[in-house]
Amino acid sequence: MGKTALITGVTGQDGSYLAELLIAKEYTVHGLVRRSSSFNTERIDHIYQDPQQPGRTMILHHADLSDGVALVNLLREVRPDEVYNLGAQSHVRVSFDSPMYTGDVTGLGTLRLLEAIRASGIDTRIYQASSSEMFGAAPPPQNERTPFHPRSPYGCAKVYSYWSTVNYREAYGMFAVNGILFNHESPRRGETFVTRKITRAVARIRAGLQERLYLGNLDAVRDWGYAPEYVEAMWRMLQRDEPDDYVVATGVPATVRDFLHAAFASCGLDWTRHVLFDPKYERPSEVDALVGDASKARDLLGWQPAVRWRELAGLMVEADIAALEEELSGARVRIDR
Ligand code: NDP
Ligand code: GDR
Repeated sequence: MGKTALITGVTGQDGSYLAELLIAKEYTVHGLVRRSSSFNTERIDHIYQDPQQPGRTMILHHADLSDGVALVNLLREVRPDEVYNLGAQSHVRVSFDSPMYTGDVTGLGTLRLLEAIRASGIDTRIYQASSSEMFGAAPPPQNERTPFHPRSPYGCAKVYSYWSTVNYREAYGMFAVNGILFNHESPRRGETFVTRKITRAVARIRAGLQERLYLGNLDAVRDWGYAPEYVEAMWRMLQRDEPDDYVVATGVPATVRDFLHAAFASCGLDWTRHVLFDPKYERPSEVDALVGDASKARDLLGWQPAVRWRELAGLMVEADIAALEEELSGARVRIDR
């Protein structure tokens, strides 16, 4: 019998790649989907299985990280071997506009899930999606021993979740781990994060559908990796004998400007002819530089990244060009639920 996993945030970038990975490993995957007035399952449509299908390995449930009772009920019903808490209001800029909501879902949501595991009495392992944003103003390179100094309501909420996870491990002996992941991107990255915003714009400018791209701070340094590789690290953390916390990163720095240049240049375009500054995209307090030291993950998990930011920029541009061509040809069909 294969294992059973529950993924919160299954409709997000990481949730979709993780679901694919676990299904390939013969897990039965249960995904928590929040109610939306429009379809929000586009990233997992290709692995969706009809409720009528016998022996399903992918099962979706409506629930929300703001609803603790629903989480207890879901855990009692599913009884997963592993829980991956990827659900969050994950946009840093948005967290300044909705700090309470972000604190509730991204911070307290984790506590609700941990408490739901404890209350339901099931024996399970939990992965918490912690973030390099917790390091904030702490100078790079950052590793598991770097003190946190978050610079946004999102970063503060993730620090709360990080320590709640550690606390449940220490207080109740729970197999609870934090993956402290640095930025990771892919063709499935949300359209308002800077890498995808850039690569989508490149595809549209190339096709003559858009002339300008408005961005904020181009000087920020990030450590961009490839999301499908990062979900493998999540899984490996839960297969260890002992629970622990790990940084996952490439260790290679690049500025937003570097990424911009590489993405435009991959199509022979000059970014300086198209990009304009809009202060609306700046943050009240910025995180200047995040560069991870993932030697612990390399040594203990045997995890190493293969894709670096320049290659990532190229593959994301290529995917956005292909998606745009499909959209323009009318070939894209939505699946009904
Ligand atoms: P996404 O923003 O792509 O996905 C977030 C997921 O959370 C979506 O499925 C979203 O649902 C769901 N969600 C939002 N609010 C709620 C709620 N109230 N209840 C239940 N689910 C909810 O994020 P990523 O896939 O990029 O990231 C996954 C996790 O990892 C997040 O926790 C993020 O903060 C964290 N992280 C991400 C990094 C990155 O670089 N990508 C780096 C470090 C940490 P819906 O689809 O309906 O919006
Ligand atoms: P980040 O990612 O804040 O690092 O959080 P994002 O792509 O939003 O920003 C990266 C950097 O680019 C600068 N920037 C812009 N950002 C956006 N979104 N839009 C713009 O127009 C723009 N112009 C410049 C930002 O100021 C920033 O410095 C991501 C999220 O996935 C978090 O959930 C995750 O925890 C961290 O990565 C690690």
